[in-house]
Amino acid sequence: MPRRYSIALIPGDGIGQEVIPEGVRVLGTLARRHGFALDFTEYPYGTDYYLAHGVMIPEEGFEALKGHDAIYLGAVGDPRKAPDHVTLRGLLIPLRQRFELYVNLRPARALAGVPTPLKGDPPFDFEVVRENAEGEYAGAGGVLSDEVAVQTAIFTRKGVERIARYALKRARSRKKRLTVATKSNALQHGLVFWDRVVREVARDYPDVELAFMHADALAAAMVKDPLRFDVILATNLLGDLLTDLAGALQGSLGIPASANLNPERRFPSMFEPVHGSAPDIAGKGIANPIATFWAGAMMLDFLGENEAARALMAAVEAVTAEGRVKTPDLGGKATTREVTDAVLSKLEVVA
Ligand code: GGG
Repeated sequence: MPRRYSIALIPGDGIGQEVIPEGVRVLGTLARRHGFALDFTEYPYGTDYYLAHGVMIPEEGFEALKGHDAIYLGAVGDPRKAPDHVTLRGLLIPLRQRFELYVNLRPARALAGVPTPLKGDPPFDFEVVRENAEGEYAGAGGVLSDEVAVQTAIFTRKGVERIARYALKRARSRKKRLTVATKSNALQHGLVFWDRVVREVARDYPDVELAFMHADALAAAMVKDPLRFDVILATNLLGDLLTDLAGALQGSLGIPASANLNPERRFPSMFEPVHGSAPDIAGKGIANPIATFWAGAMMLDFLGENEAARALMAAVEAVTAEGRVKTPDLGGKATTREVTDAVLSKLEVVA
């Protein structure tokens, strides 16, 4: 019996609908080559579903998704149809919170052949571990009366301990350096607590070198000296900001991937490109599918198909290294489909 995995597809909005089918083509090819099977089930959740039904995802949708091994998501949001807070709060954030996807792992690596905006194109390779279920995204607050809005970040001991432990383990498996993004100089309650709990957990990992940096200084250091970083731990909001910067350093937001993980595997984990729905280029067939392929490789890795994951990233990097087939965000003229075809042809060689 081949190993079988059931994958929920949520292409979502905008270019999500263009990149997910290309990811499915590549993953299907890898499955055949590496002796496992992927059963894909597509779900219509997104902004059009919201306009038709009044919710981004119905209650039974969450139940259906629980039955899958993983979720492969494209992008969510279309500000022409619904405000961004309605769509993000309606789908992505509830999935992360209900399914306890408390780790958001976002690798930042300079891919071969892709120019970075940095002098000398330094070969940086770090990961951001973003807390994904509470903090500034907890959703606490409200508009109390006319012109009084309250949005409260929530940091719990359980939430900070588990993400700190994950980041420390991740650093231990790499170069053993953890930089913690904070802003405890200004946020004297939540982030002083965040720093204290991370420090406490870190006592169990004396082999990991620990440093704290205020997020503003950290952002500057990512630009000036990205080689110093190994693993960065950040709160929900700070992690979101820092990883868009990391995406820009990688040469395009069409490159970085994002894994929303429940490390205990009580719920399906979710894999997505970092980029959003990009309404400005949606429908043109020119979205860069590399972030979606990278997210697919992270999904295969998490499912235990490590060889297939390695083959996919090797094929992607063989294409970027050649630099012939690239989408407009990387200065080329290729379509989404042409980049996929190039990756598939490299898979013939590397698989
Ligand atoms: N594919 C990712 C996506 O659709 N992102 C939209 C977005 O606004 N994300 C913010 C977040 O990840 O917190």
